Amino acid sequence: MTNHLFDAFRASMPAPGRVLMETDDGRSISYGEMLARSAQFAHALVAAGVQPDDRVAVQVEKTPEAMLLYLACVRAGAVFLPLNTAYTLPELDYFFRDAEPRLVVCDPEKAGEVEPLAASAGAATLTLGRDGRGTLTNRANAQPKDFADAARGPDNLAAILYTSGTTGRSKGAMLSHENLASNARVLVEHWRFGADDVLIHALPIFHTHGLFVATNVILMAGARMLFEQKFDPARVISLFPRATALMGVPTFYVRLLQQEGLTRDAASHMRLFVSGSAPLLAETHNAWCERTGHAILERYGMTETNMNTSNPYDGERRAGTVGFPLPGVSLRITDPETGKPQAQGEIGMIEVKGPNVFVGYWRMPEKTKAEFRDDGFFITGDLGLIDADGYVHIAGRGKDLIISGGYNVYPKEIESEIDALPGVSESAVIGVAHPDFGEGVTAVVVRKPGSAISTADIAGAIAGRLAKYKHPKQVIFVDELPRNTMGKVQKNVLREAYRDIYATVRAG
Ligand code: MLC
Ligand code: AMP
Repeated sequence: MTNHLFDAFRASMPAPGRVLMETDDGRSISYGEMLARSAQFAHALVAAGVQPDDRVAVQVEKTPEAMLLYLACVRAGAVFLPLNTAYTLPELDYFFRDAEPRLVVCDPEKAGEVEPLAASAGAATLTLGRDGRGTLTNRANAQPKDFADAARGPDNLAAILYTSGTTGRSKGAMLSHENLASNARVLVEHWRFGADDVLIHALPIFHTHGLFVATNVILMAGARMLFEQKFDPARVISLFPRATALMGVPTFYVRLLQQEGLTRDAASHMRLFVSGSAPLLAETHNAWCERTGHAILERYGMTETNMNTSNPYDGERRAGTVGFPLPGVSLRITDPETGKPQAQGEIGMIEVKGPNVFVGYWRMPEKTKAEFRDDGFFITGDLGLIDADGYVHIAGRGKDLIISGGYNVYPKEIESEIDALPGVSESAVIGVAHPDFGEGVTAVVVRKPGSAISTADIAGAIAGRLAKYKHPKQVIFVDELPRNTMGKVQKNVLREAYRDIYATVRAG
């Protein structure tokens, strides 16, 4: 028996001495070391009681050890469950109770607070710090450097990634070994990754983009990555001469364009710039072409589906579009109400099907059922159209979602927190065009009669409850919210009314 995903990585592994990652503090980890260290981490997991199918919830800083922990989970047959480092304790509490992990791995600095939450959900806790040290590493250090990988087939789970839901309750998207392996394989080919590529990896590794798109592609190509703890635009440009590719969210490109050092010369060694996770403005695409001579390749994906579409490597990379369905992915546009196919060129719901599409939401069979058609197509919640040349355009969202700097924020979650405050009658949270983050989270609040609740009161109240990136960048107080005849809040009216509030914000 084999381990479907790890075997796919092994099959493309170059000579053991080849470098897999270089860190910003000068460390270098070869493929051989990756094999040995991930074996040691896998042993440490097993010693902590982790068995195949057990969830391992991980909230740690970006380090090579965190990456090795992901690979160790794959090898041990566990289900990797990465969590944004910005999540607060109440947010963690929900994930632990919902996922019931066997083990939680957290930063040593947070262990005092996290351990009791983990324990109350039945999980043990180990630590892994921003220096790569902790109780997990200590245990791994004493272990053998080879490991018999757990037998895992294509349909076994490799990961659960939580994505916020329209109801405000996060859903765990279950991803199988084949979901991840098939998508990485397709992307390696489509984007022409080979063993000589060097990727600048400046994304966080707790979401699909940095974890799967970036890392799995590099492993599957036997290539190398420059593993940066944080996105620092000046530093990223300084890495261009040693690199061949960059993957980023649109905010990366907006911030890089603010740098004087971004020139044709500086980018001459690079072969590929990929953008995704949020819409890239045509204006950014065009400015990038002018400054560097490179056309950014935009692609479209989701936590639930991995990557669905991509602009072509060789053909025209068309600004404002997300290209064509990737090989093996079927994509159709339907009437959001009836589910019937739309005429070509008409806007409708984007639906996808393929080996990339997730297995379902963790312990939410009803939700899963509601988001799939009977013939297996997944209803993405994104609106789009296919133009006469076959390019897919994202034309908006059917779901009430804000994307800020590549992070998804569901208004309902923030509205619930604000509405619960004494002094607040009701609120509506909207996304407003923001030059740096793409959309800025904005709260429109109606006070209770006689209440003097302020922006600072609201900020203070949600501080320990919601991750920082979800906090409103502005709070606007109004006497009442606009409603349609059905009584539904008209968020489009609010978006229009406040469309310019971030116009003077400078990117970066
Ligand atoms: C940070 N802040 C944000 C924010 N990131 N606020 C809103 N939206 C964000 N995305 C807050 C900080 O808490 C801080 O608050 C203030 O903004 C300034 O922080 P910063 O130093 O400028 O932020 P920085 O650390 O530079 O982070 C910005 C960023 C980061 C764009 C580099 O957000 C990022 O790495 N985003 C990538 C997200 C990603 O990987 N998405 C992929 C999801 S997968 P204060 O108040 O303390 O100043 C997916 C599927 C697919 O979507 O298709 O790929
Ligand atoms: P997530 O749930 O974090 O995986 O975010 C997925 C969502 O990001 C998708 O449903 C889209 O709404 C959005 N998205 C991803 N890539 C793009 C893109 N290139 N253009 C527009 N929206 C995108």
